[in-house]
Amino acid sequence: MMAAAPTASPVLTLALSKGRIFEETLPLLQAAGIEVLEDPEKSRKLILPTNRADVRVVLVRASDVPTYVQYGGADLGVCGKDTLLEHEAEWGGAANVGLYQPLDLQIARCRMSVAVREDFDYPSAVRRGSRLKVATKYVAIARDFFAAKGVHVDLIKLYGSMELAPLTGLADAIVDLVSTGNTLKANHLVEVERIMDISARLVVNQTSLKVKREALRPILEAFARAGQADKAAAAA
Ligand code: PRT
Ligand code: MG
Repeated sequence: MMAAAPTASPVLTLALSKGRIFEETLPLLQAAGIEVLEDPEKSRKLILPTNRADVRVVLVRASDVPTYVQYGGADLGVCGKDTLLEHEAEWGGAANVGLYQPLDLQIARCRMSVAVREDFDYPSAVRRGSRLKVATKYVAIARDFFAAKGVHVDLIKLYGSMELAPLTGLADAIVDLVSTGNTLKANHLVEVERIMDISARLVVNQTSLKVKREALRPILEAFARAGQADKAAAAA
């Protein structure tokens, strides 16, 4: 009897997080001729097949995307600039992480901001040189921002529901992502500083970039073209 042919393992593994990153990456994948064959909101699978035998999607926590790609658990991934900056800070800088970042995908756009309670006088606290208690999930971004401003802060690391911190007296301010501003409004918070604009980035493992160049090229090109088309449509 002949030995069974080895099961071909997919050539490319793409790491995505469930939710907005997954949803907003789908059209880009489509532009590259890739259809994900399962809905992550309905399936419990963590490895999703696509219409292409050589491409699969793995679902990971948003903050784990850079780690998967860095170590080669995935060849490429999509994550927010926020997540990437925090990951790089953990490693002491982008150079130590060595992720290739070919594209700003212009999706999952939002901004990183400082927010306080409506009744908190942030400008005068800053003017007086008060020490501010700042709660955030984005400790590296917050530290850099306030250091550059010369404001002394005690940073309090949280993993979610930052909005609650000023309401309970845990902190004077928060550093969080804002898109519509509805979450802040619903919690009687106001945006007092815009730290930076955020969008999702494509990241590629550096070894994959060399070893799987041929498989990656059409995907990178289609993603880049889709981004350009969006820009043109927005400008028109
Ligand atoms: O949820 P989990 O802890 O697993 O990870 P995550 O929160 O990092 O993942 P996810 O899927 O929520 O976000 C993935 C990426 O989407 C982030 O890293 C950002 O780059 C991007 N993104 C874009 C946002 C938002 N917009 C956004 N509005 N991420 C989070 N939010 C949250 C924000 O933190 C706040 O709680 O939405 C709320 C504010 O929204 P508005 O519309 O009320 O202002
Ligand atoms: Mg979230």
